[in-house]
Amino acid sequence: MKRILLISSNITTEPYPVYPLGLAVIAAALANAGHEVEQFDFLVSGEAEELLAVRIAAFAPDYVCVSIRNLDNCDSLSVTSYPENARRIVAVVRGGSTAPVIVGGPAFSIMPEELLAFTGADYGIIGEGERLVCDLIRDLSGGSTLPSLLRGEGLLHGAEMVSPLYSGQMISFYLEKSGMINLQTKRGCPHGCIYCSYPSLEGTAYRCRDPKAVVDDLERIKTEHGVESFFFTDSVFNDSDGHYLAVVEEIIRRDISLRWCCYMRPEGVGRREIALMKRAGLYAVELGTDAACDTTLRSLGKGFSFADALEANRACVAERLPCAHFVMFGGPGETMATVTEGLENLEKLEHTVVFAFSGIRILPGTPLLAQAVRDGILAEGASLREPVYYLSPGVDVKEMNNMILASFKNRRDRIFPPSAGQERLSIMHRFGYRGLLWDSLIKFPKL
Ligand code: B12
Repeated sequence: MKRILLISSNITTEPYPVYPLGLAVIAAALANAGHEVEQFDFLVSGEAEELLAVRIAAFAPDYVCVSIRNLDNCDSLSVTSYPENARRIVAVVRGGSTAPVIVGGPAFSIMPEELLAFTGADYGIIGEGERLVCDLIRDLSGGSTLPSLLRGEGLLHGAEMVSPLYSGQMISFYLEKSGMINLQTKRGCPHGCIYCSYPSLEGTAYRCRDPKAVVDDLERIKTEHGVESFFFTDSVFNDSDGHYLAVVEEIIRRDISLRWCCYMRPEGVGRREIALMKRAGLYAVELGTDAACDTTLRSLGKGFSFADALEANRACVAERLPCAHFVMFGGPGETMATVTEGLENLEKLEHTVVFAFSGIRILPGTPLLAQAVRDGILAEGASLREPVYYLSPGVDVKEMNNMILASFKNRRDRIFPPSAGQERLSIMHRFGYRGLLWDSLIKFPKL
């Protein structure tokens, strides 16, 4: 048995603070393996390095695990960079402990070599960490010498994807700040969107948890911590095999009163499915529409058309389910003509919120990176730790942004630039509102 301190380095509060779910899963795996674990959340602590130092001194950990969730906010108009926090945290650990430091998490897994060197940690685990972190700690404790970067040989399935170990104190903080807690029902993404890291993070096929285990988790979190509002963090909730419906049916069968939201692909989801999900507590849905016309949807490799997005939108409106579309302008294939067409298309989306972004964050290992090099946007091998955005050579960026602003003018349900939405959310938060908050911007027609 070892004493292991787990630290969440994420301090992002946009669009709202999110519970460090990856850390909770790692904590559960280590606790299940018989270790004594404590969790420290840098955001909950108010980014107080001295509180972290006190905790390290009091707990005297044998190992320290640091989770790195975000690189930046993916908004080309308000540039941020987060790995520096992880670096600060590793430095604080070094100041009070000789324990080996192990890092992991989605941002880490996107650029492991670079972030291992940048943070100064001893070991890094690429991808899902629950099995590898236990093996690593076992082997290091047994005196083995191991490479500093580790990647699992196979992906985890079913019950190997363990239930998270939430901390009561952290739950209270996130309920107060965002009003919801998160849970995952499956991993993986089979889609081939050219800018996206999901398939490389989680694999290219869905791996589902047993719906009963998922709903056991919901019940447990509700009973133990009084949580009634959830976000399902699956890359795509509405998988084409219909696993999501098994989860939904299990919630209905057990008659648990909950509210939840999720992220869906605007394809293959109709009124029948939405009605069923609403019965199970779905109160809003975020749609990964991603581009606003067929030309740009095609060049992003989305695999659906704008007509599909319109149909999904109509199904949500028919069931009076608030939905929001997230759309990126300026990607490959974008021209001033497609911007015009896209903005016209967005006007057809009624009773919904649209969040627009300018440019697409270029991530390592994606086809978008190769395209950016081809288009002369960045040099081969350039560092991507500080955010770099793809902005199509076919657009005048300033003019494109002005066109989006003009088209969204005087509409409270159209958000651009993203920071404008953030300001609005902060105001609503100050007035005591919690949750997604964008859902309150939608007015449905009178029945
Ligand atoms: C769901 C999701 C959201 C939801 C979250 C809702 C909620 N209430 O939780 C929403 C839509 C709100 C959201 C917002 C944002 N997100 Co997001 N999100 C995701 C998504 C799809 C899943 C995250 C998740 O919870 N996974 C489930 C947990 C269990 O998995 P995990 O954290 O990866 O943990 C596993 C491993 O990483 C590892 N691990 C994790 N920690 C550790 C620690 C150690 C020591 C070890 C060894 C291993 C380890 O083991 C875990 C279990 O296997 C990921 C993409 C993806 N598929 O991973 C993006 C992702 C994490 N998001 C990302 C970003 C950028 C953001 C935003 C900044 C975007 C924005 N401007 O709004 C915000 C930030 C929010 C915040 N406050 O932090 C990026 C981060 C990387 C980057 N590019 O910077 C990702 C990777 C997507 C991407 N673009 O590539 N997000």
